[in-house]
Amino acid sequence: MKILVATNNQGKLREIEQIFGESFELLSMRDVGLEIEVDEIGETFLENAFLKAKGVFEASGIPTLSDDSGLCVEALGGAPAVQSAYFAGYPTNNEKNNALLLEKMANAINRNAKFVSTVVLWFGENDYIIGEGETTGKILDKLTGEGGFGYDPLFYSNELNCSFGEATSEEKNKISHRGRALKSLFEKFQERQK
Ligand code: ITT
Repeated sequence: MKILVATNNQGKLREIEQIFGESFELLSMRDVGLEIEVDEIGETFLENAFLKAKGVFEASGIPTLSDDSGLCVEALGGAPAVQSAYFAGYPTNNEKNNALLLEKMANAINRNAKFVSTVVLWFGENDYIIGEGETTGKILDKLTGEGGFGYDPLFYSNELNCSFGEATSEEKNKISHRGRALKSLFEKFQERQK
């Protein structure tokens, strides 16, 4: 089955391909010549995941998978959450986001955080599947590791005992918010096919 991945984030696209590449024939926005920036005006990960999946499906007519995700930091009252991509302002800049996070966390004693992902596979109105996943960790006080993308070098995974920047993509995908959200979505997809 062909599925269009509704993301402009190359880090996400790579992970989704690693996790789902054998189960589906995945197409990127570039593959189908689509250049769309959906306005992410939702207040929750789910609202934004719906906006992206629906918006890109309407432009393409192809079953569409979206991911809305982010980092929630306890000491920051759960921020940046749905604003994770634009924490340090527009346009998205990972270095500036990480620098701002380090600055805001400079004196924080509670460093607990989690990554959250909500994925939606949209086949049409009233015909969609949702998957959700989380993974917990701590915000480091310096960039650690070169792998992954976004906040990965500042996220020490409680389960891997290293930063996501130091983990291999296989290690990360196995326990990550996105890996878990996609796994739960895939189980529901298999039910739907029965
Ligand atoms: P699309 O909307 O085009 O998919 P985006 O990057 O704008 O791309 P989001 O609105 O869902 O996507 O923002 C997610 C942000 O949260 C992302 O830009 C990173 O800063 C952060 N993030 C999410 N998952 C992450 C991960 O696995 N590792 C590191 N940072 C992550």
